[in-house]
Amino acid sequence: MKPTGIRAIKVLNSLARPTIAVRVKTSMCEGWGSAPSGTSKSSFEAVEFIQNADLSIELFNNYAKKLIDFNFQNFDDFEEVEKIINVGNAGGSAVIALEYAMLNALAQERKRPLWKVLNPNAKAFPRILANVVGGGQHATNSIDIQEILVAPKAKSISEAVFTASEIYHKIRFELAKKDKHFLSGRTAEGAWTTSLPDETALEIVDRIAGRHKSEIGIDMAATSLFVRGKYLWRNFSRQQKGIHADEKKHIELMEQISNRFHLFYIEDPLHQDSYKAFSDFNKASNKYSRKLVCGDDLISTNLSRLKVAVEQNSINAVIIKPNQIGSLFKAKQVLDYAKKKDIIPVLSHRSGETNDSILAQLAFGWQAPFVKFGLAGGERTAKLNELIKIEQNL
Ligand code: 2PG
Ligand code: MG
Repeated sequence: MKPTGIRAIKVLNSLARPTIAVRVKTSMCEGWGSAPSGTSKSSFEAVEFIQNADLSIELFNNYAKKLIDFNFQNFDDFEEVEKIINVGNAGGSAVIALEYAMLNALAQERKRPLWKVLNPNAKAFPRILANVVGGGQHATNSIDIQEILVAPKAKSISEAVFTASEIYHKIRFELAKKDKHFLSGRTAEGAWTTSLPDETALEIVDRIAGRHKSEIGIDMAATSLFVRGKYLWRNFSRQQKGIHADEKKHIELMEQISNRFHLFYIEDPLHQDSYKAFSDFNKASNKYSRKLVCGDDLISTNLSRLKVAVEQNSINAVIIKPNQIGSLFKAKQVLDYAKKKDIIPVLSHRSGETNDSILAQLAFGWQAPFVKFGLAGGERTAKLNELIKIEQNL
């Protein structure tokens, strides 16, 4: 595939904020890609824009001329592409949108699904972690936990998706009964919001998920709770409100909910700099049964941070978000390294998404064991429905 024209434009994301979409034209087709964006971002993430989307686009469109006629034949060519245009030149969003567009054009020229271009031997589908109730920075006046997630144990993607959707609607019904302020409000990722305490929300999800052969997990996004050296739980339980927990107390609360509500997956239980506390938590959580302690902000899809975490045994799972590092090539390196070290990679959406469904193709092509997606909203269903289509061989 050789680009004959490359152009970036400003488009809207699901948070009604600007993002970048890129079109790559070739003599045979045109491929599109667009970049997501986070709300609860770590301080280690790549810059999205150089000042703003407009300036990034202007800079990008200039640099992109150097890629005309670049001979792009496989994924590893991105290493060369990123010598020509990278985060420092135009921001991470432009690079990610470009790389998605190039892969889409390559797949079209080869007349193959994208996953097959990446890996013709892909077989196993990922398990889904679906966000059903949320709060934190993804909503106002909802729970402290950013995401409560369900992971159906299913024989197929389709069964997993529809099991998760059944759970999602049963939760709505329960929240409507128990929460007198419930207005069917949703977080940035389409999960239900509620004025009930964290423990009550977890109790509801645990009970319903248990009836549908599903496990539950959370993304604590603990950095967002961190205020002047302490973790602030506004509405932990009916009895305990406004807890300013030091690290020890916070770990106690995390262990309490983890055991009581049978959590099998806990993302970012602690602040983004806490390798050591993650490691203590990981050890304690895996003493009697296997639980996934996952690093998102802690790692920020950064290989050198993952190496430190592996050395300190801080985690046994890691979130992969290509835009966090502003390079699809580097994101894949993080995923490969994780697999090599028995750390479970979880390919994840962002709170600000577009209808781009490439994450599903990447997840299957890269044989990611888990994906973290949302269930409601076109930008979320685009990814789940793409997984269903891959499963149906369409
Ligand atoms: C997270 C993500 C996605 P955001 O914290 O894992 O769910 O949220 O995109 O806002 O960082
Ligand atoms: Mg997270």
